[in-house]
Amino acid sequence: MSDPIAYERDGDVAVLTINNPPVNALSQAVRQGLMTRMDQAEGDAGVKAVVIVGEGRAFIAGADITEFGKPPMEPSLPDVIDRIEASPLIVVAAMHGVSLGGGLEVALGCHYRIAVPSARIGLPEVHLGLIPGAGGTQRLPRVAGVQAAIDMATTGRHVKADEAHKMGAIDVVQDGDPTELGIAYAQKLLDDGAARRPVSEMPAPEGIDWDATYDAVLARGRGQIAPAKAVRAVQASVEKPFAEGLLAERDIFIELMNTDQRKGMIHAFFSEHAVSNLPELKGVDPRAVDHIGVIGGGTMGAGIATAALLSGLQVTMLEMSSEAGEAARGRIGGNLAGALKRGKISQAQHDAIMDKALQVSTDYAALSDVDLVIEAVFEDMAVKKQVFTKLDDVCKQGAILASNTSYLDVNEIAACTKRPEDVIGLHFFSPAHVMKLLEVVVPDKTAIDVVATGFALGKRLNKISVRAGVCDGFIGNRILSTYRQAADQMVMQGASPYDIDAALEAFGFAMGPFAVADLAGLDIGWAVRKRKRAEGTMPDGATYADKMCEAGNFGQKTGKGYYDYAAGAKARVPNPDVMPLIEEDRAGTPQRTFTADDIVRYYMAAMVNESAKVVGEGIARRPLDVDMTLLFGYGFPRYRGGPLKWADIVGLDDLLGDIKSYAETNPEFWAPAPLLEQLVAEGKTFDSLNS
Ligand code: 3H9
Repeated sequence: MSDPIAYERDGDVAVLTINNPPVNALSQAVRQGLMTRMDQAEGDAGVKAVVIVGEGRAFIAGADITEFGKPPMEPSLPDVIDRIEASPLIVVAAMHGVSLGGGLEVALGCHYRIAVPSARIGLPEVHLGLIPGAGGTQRLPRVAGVQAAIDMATTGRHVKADEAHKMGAIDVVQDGDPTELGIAYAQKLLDDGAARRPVSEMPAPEGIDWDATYDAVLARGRGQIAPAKAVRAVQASVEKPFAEGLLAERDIFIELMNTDQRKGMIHAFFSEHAVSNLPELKGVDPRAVDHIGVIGGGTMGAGIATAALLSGLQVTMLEMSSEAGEAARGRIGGNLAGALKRGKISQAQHDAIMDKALQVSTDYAALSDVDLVIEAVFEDMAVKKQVFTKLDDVCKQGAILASNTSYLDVNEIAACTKRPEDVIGLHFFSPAHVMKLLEVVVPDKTAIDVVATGFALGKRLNKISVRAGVCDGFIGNRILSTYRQAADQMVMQGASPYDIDAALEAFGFAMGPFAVADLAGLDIGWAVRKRKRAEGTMPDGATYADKMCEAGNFGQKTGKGYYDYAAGAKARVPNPDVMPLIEEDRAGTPQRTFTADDIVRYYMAAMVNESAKVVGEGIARRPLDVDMTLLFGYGFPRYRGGPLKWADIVGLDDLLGDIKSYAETNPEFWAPAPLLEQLVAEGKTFDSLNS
């Protein structure tokens, strides 16, 4: 490998350029190179200052995450940073792109910092289940104050150069070439007779109410521990001498490095990158998409149109009548007004989108020129087929016809067209301009460049795209349907919906299943049950859930569901009418008690078992595809990595044992997934199937 740190001389200034593509992560070779090049600069007669700069798109994106979990390799990053800071020469960081984690820590180890206006800094270690481990929590408070340090270390947010300058983390913000800026700044410091300025020698900042801050951050983390631990590390910067504070930070860093949360978060980091990188799409050019059609302007269609418009696409929205068209335009306008308010778009962009990029029509002929069309009409096969037959007639050759169905057979939809190779499922999640997940559902005859186009569109819309095969509910809704049934089984066996919600929220889910049901509307499930009874695929007789709906309690939108919302959505007061109805239905079912742990095991066992079936049947390509689907579409806690990462961590053997014991009373529902049995027999993990 070529030398990761280039050394050049410019008068009195030595320039150390880090060259470790793509983002200059601090691998062992980079750390060693920085040590060696600092020695070289100090031994180079006449050198009075050093500039550290990054080649390519970033200063430094942080420690090399691929080294985590492996035996440590010398020199350590804290040693490298101490070495830089202790130099008798003046050391300047010249920053562009991102300076994240260890990258910011290297910059804080330098005596002065200059950055271009587009530069961003951050301490994102919490997103990896960690805290900064090379002095970030000790040096940042000394230059930017405790509040700024806590904000950055607990949220991991990226801070733009301007704001970083105001808070004191960057000395100068100036436009230009980072190397030239760094050299000029170093020369100016030398000309001005500036002294070395080690941050470690700066006075400690004022303290705050640490316990209150710790508690608030812990509560915000929904079970994630790293952000709260970061508060304690910053506290050490105030209460201990620098060297001791550094040790305190290091201890917490090492403690967190050994946690399951760190494993889950790093799995999520790499899986988020891997999920859309399908080997079969390498080298396949997607079709050009500039103009899309959206059929149906309800919440879903308007959300899809909004996402497309926000990413610069032209959109033609098709509705059944001019009134419905105007209502759709109103919904999209409302979404865009929200984006304007949050600063995502300017007023001029907003106006251009509404006046030019968006067209609303009631005539299918308006779709004759679109590159791709997504239907978001009523979930009914006959209706979908009508729509696709018309699209097949009017859309130009090569246009892609996509369905946003959430469970219907896309092969059957494709078969009603003369171009099944151009048909695909693009399953968005509501609200589609907010939710990150996109299931790219691939029927049997779809052309590979159409699949590539689905993924390219997902990337353009800033989505996490997951490939799914065709089955009822694809990846996400199929697994959801199973673990929801497990929740209902627990209610019948003796757990209350409130115990279940509380246990799963303590596990880390944003909301428990019954709170989610209230939010989505209980009438949705009621309509499905009524349809199934009419079809004869479900037994007659109203359940407690039907009786709740018969009483007009549809959840949040009617003020009552499982919870009573009179005191607001956050109050979460159980609706007293619910438990008596449940008790009636429980008659005849053997009752047992469920601890919070029992609830989590039962629910997760159902989720993992169905996930394993989904992978085993090839509906999801890899376990990580399931993990990312649950993380980005279903509120699964990121710090647990996803259901199959969680399963690997708790142990597949135990989990299979649980499933088999549940199967004793309900063998059909709890039939163990063949893939799970195979992995247990071979002593393997789900993760072994990810590479
Ligand atoms: C840390 O610093 C701990 C210290 O406090 C203490 C240590 C003792 N390492 O996202 P992209 C890869 S913790 C290794 O597609 P973008 C990434 O996997 C670290 N690899 O580009 C991808 O690979 P591939 C704190 C890394 O422009 C490729 O680079 N730092 C690292 O959309 C391109 O990435 C972080 O947590 C890394 N640190 O976004 C930063 N970073 O092409 C995490 C990236 O094979 N990284 N890669 O899929 C990011 O936030 C984004 O990647 C970044 C670029 C903003 C840098």
